[in-house]
Amino acid sequence: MGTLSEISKHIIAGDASSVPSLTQQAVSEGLPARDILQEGLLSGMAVIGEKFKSHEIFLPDVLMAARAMQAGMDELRPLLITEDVPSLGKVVLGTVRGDLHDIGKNLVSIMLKGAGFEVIDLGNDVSPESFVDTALENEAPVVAMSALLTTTMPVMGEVTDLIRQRGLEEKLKTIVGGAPLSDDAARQMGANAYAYDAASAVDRIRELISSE
Ligand code: B1M
Repeated sequence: MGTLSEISKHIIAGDASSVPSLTQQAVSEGLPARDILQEGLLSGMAVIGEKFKSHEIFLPDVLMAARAMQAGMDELRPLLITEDVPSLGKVVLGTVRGDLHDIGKNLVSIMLKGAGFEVIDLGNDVSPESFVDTALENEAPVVAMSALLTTTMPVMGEVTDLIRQRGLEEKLKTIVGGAPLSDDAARQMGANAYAYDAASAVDRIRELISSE
């Protein structure tokens, strides 16, 4: 079995102790960091999502897999983030209020930093006011929001409403992403952009900033 499928297997098993060394092994075999992420770590999490959905596994199993995933991402982070890139602009990032899912958001953060953006990461369970106030305080032109629950997705609409109520639509652009989102849902939330994954979030944010 190849190293990438080993990584995937250990993510599914929630084995946070062996995922870092397997990730390092894949790196020393010369595999590109993005392949390790996609075909090792993320493919393991995709299986976990399916098994959870079909009630084959339960919340503690998901939590363990999430820990294993984070441990692998910690190993890859330095490879995905190159230092000394001139700043392309500031982005305020967070998972919306009521939502604790932060793995995808962390991935967006890594990719943005890798591309040269300055990221102000507010973590998870972030209120609409906190997104908007932080962007204003830091003169950041973009608010980037993640949501993984259909029940928390509407908070994104609260953020865009707040931006409009305060007359900040020209100054502050929004981008949304996460499993329950789509182009249509993003439009309903009043967002300026939607990104399917972390890599395309970088492209969309570049477009948002250059269209200012
Ligand atoms: Co939860 N969970 N979870 N969970 N969990 C989901 C999301 C779910 C789909 C599982 C399922 O039923 N199949 C389901 C949601 C159903 C729904 O709303 N339709 C669900 C549920 C129900 C719940 C609880 C309510 C369970 C409960 O308590 N009964 C609970 C809610 C807690 C809360 O948030 N208040 C809960 C809890 C948890 C854990 C804490 C155990 C854990 C999270 C740990 C953590 O994040 N630190 C967890 C996990 C791990 C998952 C699954 C299995 C995996 C999510 C993940 O990290 N994927 C998930 C099933 C699934 O998604 N298939 C599930 C890997 C990650 C890289 O992908 O975050 O999608 P993702 O990010 C992607 C894209 O979406 C995108 O880029 C990334 C890829 O490059 N993206 C963006 C994300 N944010 C973006 C922002 C952007 C652009 C792109 O721009 C700003």
